[in-house]
Amino acid sequence: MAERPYIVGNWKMNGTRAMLSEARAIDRAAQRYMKAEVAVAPPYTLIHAVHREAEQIGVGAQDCFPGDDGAHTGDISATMIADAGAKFVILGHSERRADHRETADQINAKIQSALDAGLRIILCCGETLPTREKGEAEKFVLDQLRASLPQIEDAAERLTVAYEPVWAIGTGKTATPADIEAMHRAIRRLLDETYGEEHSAQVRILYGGSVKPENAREILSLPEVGGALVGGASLSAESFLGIVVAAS
Ligand code: G2H
Repeated sequence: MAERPYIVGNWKMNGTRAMLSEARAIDRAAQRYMKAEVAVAPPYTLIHAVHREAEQIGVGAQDCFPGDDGAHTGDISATMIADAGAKFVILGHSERRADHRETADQINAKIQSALDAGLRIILCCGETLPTREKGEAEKFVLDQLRASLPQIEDAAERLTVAYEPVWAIGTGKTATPADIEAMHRAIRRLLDETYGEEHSAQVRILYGGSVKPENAREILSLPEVGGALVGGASLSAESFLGIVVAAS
């Protein structure tokens, strides 16, 4: 990996204030593993509290509203999450594309709002199992990214891409090292074409999908894997730090 690996915990819809002790433990231990850049994305309700605990780790959100503050009952804007202490936002996660039928247009509007609010972005992509079995995984993932990559060079420095095959999310299945490597290389070629090699080099490509301490070292050692987006295994400090150690 060319630069510090980026290990991000996506807590999804998990966590009450009791989780703050895990955040504290992650933050304290992260100081010892400075080789990795460590961050967590708690639910909205915990962003500010985790931000107050965190001295070493970054804090982000899992989504934002695609527009400015206003009359949108129940929604949370990018400005609000930045104000709560978030430095980044995860966008286009397959669970949001599936559960909330998010379209590329909506994701693009969220990306623009996040950039306007000064946030970094983790843009997720990934194919379903039927798409992979048809041999169309690479085309699908690249089309998904082509539809949403912000088309300005300056955006590259605030962009991270996360490749998360949908069939590997929370299932215990992981893609083979060869499949991960091939997809990450294809994504890098697209980033090179989109931003030019110099700007593209600033974009880390994370792998996500049942990453755990037992498989992290192998995955993180693959070319073009710049870190991991971790769901289930990020919910306890012990397992999340096992992944951080594997990256260090
Ligand atoms: C993929 C990942 C985190 P998990 O969604 O974004 O979750 O590690 O539980 O598969």
